[in-house]
Amino acid sequence: MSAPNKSYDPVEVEALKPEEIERMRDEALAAVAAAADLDALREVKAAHAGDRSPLALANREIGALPPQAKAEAGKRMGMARGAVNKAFAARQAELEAERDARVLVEEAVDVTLPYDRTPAGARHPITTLSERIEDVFVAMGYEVAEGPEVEAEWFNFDALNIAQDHPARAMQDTLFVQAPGKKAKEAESGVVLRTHTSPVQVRTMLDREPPVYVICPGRVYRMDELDATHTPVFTQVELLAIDEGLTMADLKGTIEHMVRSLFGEGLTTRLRPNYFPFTEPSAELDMQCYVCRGESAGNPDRPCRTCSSEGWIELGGCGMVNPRVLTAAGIDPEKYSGFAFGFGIERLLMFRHSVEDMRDMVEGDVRFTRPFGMEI
Ligand code: FA5
Repeated sequence: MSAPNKSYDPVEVEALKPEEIERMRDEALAAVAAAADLDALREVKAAHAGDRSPLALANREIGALPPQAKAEAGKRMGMARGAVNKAFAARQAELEAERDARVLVEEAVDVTLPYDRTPAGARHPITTLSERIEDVFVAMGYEVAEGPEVEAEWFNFDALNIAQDHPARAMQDTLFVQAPGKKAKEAESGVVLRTHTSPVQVRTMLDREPPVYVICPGRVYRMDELDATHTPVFTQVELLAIDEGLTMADLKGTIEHMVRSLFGEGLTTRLRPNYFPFTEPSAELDMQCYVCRGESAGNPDRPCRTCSSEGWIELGGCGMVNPRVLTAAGIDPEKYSGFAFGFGIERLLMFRHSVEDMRDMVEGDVRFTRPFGMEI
């Protein structure tokens, strides 16, 4: 900065000449106008209106002028700096408005767009139906029992009184993991993928002392083709009760309770004679059709798709546990009797929910499982 001019002589200060002030002002105004965004404008402000800007440095020279020149230079300088500040404020407002408009467009939320949320999964209806059945029996005091899916042939057949020459034991019906008696040192029993849940009956009887009340849901395997009513891997539920004095009436009453819990009050069941080597007597158990309640049978005016107008729906096999099976499991058949019941969950799901093709249950398409929702 120049020293104060005490002599009152006009002093030539280059930076304060009108044309020089105008040049600095115009330069500042051009820079303000050229600032493309707020960041650039901030830099322009520092360069042209800050403490070290040419105008600010020139302003400091005013003190060195004689009074008259000082007043004039002060006025010019004030006007120039005022114009720069005004232009700066206007450009700032303009750029802020532009930014706000841009942000509104760029950050707009389209509430009509599909939301990006992972859909919640649901359990397979086979699982939920099995659990529902378990609940019915657990409420009656039954325990849930489990057994291996890879099972000794002895448990799957021999202990259940299924003879060596029974057709079910043939390779074309049963999936063998290890053929019987292959290695000399091994026990005679082969290893199979269990073909039904009945081996759990034997395991349970060997494990527990009577009275026994168990329910065993589980996966079973057969050499069946996958078609509308068969699958090679399916789910059975086995029921076993061993106690003193049990009869077929207890069996029928128990299943009837299950049927009513699952399908509604007032439905009855019926037994049709059948043969299973591990039960004697044996029966096929049917439930009254829960849609037509038996009214479609012999009544062409009231056809029923659910039971094919038969009035009854086949549920599964059952019977009184064969005394030979009780003996094989170390239970005295003179003292105890028992009943067993085994049925397929896929078939139950088919008629309970009008599923026409069993393949839908195994193909994993969510369009099949979704309508069952999140039933727990
Ligand atoms: C048995 O498996 C006997 N263990 C049932 C039993 C248990 C009888 C206790 C007596 C006492 P069955 O082979 O009929 O029986 O099979 C029972 C049920 O499994 C059938 O009623 C049917 O619902 C179901 N099922 C059989 N094969 C298939 C298959 N390939 N796909 C789907 N479900 C099947």
